[in-house]
Amino acid sequence: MTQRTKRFDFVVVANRLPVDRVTGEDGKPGWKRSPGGLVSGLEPVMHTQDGAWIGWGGSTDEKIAPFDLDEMRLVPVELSAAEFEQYYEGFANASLWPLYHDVIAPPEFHRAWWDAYVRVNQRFAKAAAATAADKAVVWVHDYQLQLVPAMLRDLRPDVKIGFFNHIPFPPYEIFAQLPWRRRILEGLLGADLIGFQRPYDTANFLRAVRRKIGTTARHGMVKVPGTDGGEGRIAKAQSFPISIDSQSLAELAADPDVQRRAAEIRTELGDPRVLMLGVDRMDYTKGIRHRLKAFGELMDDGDLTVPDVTLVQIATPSRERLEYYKQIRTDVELAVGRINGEHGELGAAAVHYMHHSYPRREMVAFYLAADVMLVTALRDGMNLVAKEYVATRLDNTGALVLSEFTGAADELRQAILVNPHDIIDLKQSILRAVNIEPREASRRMRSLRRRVSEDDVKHWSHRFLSTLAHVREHP
Ligand code: ADQ
Repeated sequence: MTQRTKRFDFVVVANRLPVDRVTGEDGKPGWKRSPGGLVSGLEPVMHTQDGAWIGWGGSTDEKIAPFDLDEMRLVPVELSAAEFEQYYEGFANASLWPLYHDVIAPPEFHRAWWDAYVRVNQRFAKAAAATAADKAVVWVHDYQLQLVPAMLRDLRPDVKIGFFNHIPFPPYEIFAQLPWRRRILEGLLGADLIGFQRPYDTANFLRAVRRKIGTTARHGMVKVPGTDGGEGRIAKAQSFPISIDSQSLAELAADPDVQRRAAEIRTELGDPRVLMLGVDRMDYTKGIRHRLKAFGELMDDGDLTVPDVTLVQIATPSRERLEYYKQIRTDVELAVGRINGEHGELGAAAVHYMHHSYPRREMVAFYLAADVMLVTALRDGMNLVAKEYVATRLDNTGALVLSEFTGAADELRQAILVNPHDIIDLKQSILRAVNIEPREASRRMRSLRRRVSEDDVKHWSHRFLSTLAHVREHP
């Protein structure tokens, strides 16, 4: 059988391929695996079953043939520049993203964006249909591809289809704003198993199904009516909170070179007594502005002072062409400038702000260097940063301030939980974390760490896939 016609028993479908373009030492272009929880979580399945991954390669108007990397078949899906604008930047990130995150920014709805979303979803579904072996398992990921399950079922009724939504599923009253709400629900119901981060997201989805499709679920099982009066099928909705590759993070944290780097970071920052850290994609859902407001007021009030305390804010560039992303960047940079202007000293800034991304090892060194981790998202499906910080605190020191509006807050109950909209609460929680007694910090961190190391991303993918294998097909 030629490489092109080979079919796979396990197929992942996600917006992006888990690889980045690199230039090799010989000057030739090549691919490198991008670091990410999802790939590590799926690695065991990819390798034991014959695995393929379908996704966009990251550049527009380029046709790339399928290729193999790290024992995975990668199948690139092509996007034109116009499709990238309308399907990805438009419908996925300027309609669905704000709608699914509590309309923190107002979502925009445009018919041309929707048409591109349908067209691109159809392309992904076709690629999956052409790649999956007979009775294969196909796992579709995230809000960019919500129509793929039903489209794929039409093309390939023999395959088992799972879908996992990485971001929240909104309450019906918000979801109902979407002009194509019914089409999205029908798209998702094409899957045998629809996974969400939290039980709350699952409940929101089932309520939308009841309101718009008219079917009531029992124990998360939805009876999906058959077409033309044919026999219906069962689709199951359930929550599967995602996790991280705890072991590999703990190994990095135990590496003497990484520990040395962590000490060096503290020295470079002028050896503050308390080092606070924020790590986020530059996104308006992450609550970076709220965090800076609270931090700035604590400095104004004299509760925190330079050089005793310093905040490192790392914000990875994200979706930079979109209006609300330009706005949040400007707001954050103004706030950092103001705080430093008022409270910084020669050689000692109040806030160290970095707008770029770092290799994994350097991120772990930052986690190790930080006494207090600030995760203040206004809404977040899970938030892996909170779990990553915990996984690296091998000596059980450090304090995590965690927004109630993250999926992670459901599990990490021993964090200092906070409502980031309440600036007084936020300020008090930051002070609590700064002044926490070592014994209390250690008790909390031990319990958090147990949670994160027992429940890692491999467990997550195993739970999802074994539940998918056992979903009943018929009522
Ligand atoms: P994100 O919104 O991207 O993910 P998050 O869960 O925090 O948010 O994951 C971000 C990842 O990027 C983390 O692994 C973090 O270490 C890394 N990262 C962030 N800034 C970085 C930097 N400057 N340099 C290097 N790495 C950086 C979406 C949802 C989340 C959900 C995840 C997984 O929005 O709610 O938790 O998917 O399902």
